[in-house]
Amino acid sequence: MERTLIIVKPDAVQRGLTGEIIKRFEGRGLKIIGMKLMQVDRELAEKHYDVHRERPFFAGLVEYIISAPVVVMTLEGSDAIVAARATIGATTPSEAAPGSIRGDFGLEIGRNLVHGSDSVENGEIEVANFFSEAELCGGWARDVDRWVFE
Ligand code: IDP
Ligand code: MG
Repeated sequence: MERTLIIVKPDAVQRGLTGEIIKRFEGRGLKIIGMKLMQVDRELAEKHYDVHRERPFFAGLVEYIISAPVVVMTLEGSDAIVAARATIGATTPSEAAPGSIRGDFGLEIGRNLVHGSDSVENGEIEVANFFSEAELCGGWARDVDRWVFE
């Protein structure tokens, strides 16, 4: 099973889209093993987006992500990384496929609603950055699992 870190970004929380976004992952069968509302501080934001540190949009990206509360989730599933990123859609919302979260609710890259980890390795790192082990219900037995996972 893979783990991905999902962030319902400040624009999505402010726009009242949190429930809609959770619903899409939940409906797909991805299993929620961690979830909380939090205000990300600058240190964590810079760590999370460290790979983009040299990019011209870095400062604005950090300001955006710390500007209001976010909902962070750890989702688990077979192929969770690829599945979640397909549900999220392309980075630029105006080019994202209709049916994806960004394609249905977004227009601009700097207001693209959701984050999802881009590799198995980064999923593990990002989950550990945002959640303590005690905050994760790692082993919980979801009764429908046998109807979702073969
Ligand atoms: P991803 O979120 O689809 O994985 P990345 O390329 O990893 O996209 O970029 C991380 C985040 O940085 C994007 O989701 C977006 O919020 C922001 N971002 C990326 N490129 C730009 C840009 O050109 N202008 C403003 N923000 C950007
Ligand atoms: Mg990324």
